[in-house]
Amino acid sequence: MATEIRILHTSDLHLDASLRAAGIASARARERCAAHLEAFDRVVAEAAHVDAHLLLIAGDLFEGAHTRPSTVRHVARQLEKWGRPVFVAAGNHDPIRDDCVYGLADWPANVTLFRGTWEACALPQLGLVVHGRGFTEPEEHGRLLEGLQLEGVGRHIVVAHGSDESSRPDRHQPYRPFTSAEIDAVPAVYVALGHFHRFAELPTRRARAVYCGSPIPQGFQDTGTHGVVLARLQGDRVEVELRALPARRFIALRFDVTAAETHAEVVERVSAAMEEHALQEDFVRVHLEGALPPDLEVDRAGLRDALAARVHDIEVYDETFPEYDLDALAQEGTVRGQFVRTLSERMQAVEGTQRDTLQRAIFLGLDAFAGRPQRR
Ligand SMILES: [Mn+2]
Repeated sequence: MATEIRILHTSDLHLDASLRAAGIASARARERCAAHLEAFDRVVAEAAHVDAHLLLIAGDLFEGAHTRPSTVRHVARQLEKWGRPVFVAAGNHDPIRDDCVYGLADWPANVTLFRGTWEACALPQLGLVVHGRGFTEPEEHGRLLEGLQLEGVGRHIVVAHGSDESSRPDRHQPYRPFTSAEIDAVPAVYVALGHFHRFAELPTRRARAVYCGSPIPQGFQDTGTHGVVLARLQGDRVEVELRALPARRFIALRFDVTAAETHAEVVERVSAAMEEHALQEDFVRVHLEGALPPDLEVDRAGLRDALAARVHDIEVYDETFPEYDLDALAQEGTVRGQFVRTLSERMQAVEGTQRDTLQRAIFLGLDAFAGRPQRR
């Protein structure tokens, strides 16, 4: 029996996901699909590089019906070439059932696809028993660990897709929930989890329970370091390491352009601020904030063109608002002037939050007069 067992753990590749939801123009979608498949290849290359004994894939490997058969065949062939044991527990984006994405390829003998009920697979030469279950529907709400019984000789490893109830990020559906306490009731040494896209280790007392996260960020919501998890087992001791993989980052930047007087100044200020970041390889989302003169409108397309050479891809969001000259507006002999005079008088009569509310009401009203979006 090997003294150290090396387990590589990945999940949430969402191969061939449509990236519109991540806010990337469709011209980039094909490139991102290629990047995700390349990330899968890097995971397999990493398995060879670290001389892993087995690979665990904790769900959402594919993006269900969006996945092309050629992608599924590529995955199956790569895993076959690597040749060591691979265990796949399907997730809510690639549920395993009749007529599903996994049926698009012939799977080699070294790949075990777990089905909808807990199954165990013994690896006596490694002294391990691997337990897994997959999603069979896109939405499953039962407790994740229900029905799991760890029997057999060896150290127990669990691979599954589900939601830790104490740390669920907002955008993730609470499918197949569990708690750290429920994991503590299971005599496993390592629990390989998928569903959340960020690396995280749960505060368990017995088994190491780890979300490996997506190997590369899938969009602007995926911040932090991404990669693949290497778990090293020695006896009952487990060391966990997140090994970063190269990837384009998704970076959102906020710039306050208050008091810029011309559009050229807006461009110059954003451009100078962006120079401080090395963004050449990255997807960048720029949010412009602050107050601008009412006659100065942000030219989003122009700004995008001016900044395009500094980044891989850029989107510009204009969240600025006009800085109205209330004294000048109050002089106008118009409905707008009357509106400003009336609310300004009321403002003089009150204090504190009431005053702030009226101030905001004036600005919102003026935005409405100007047909501007209401951003305040
Ligand atoms: Mn999922």
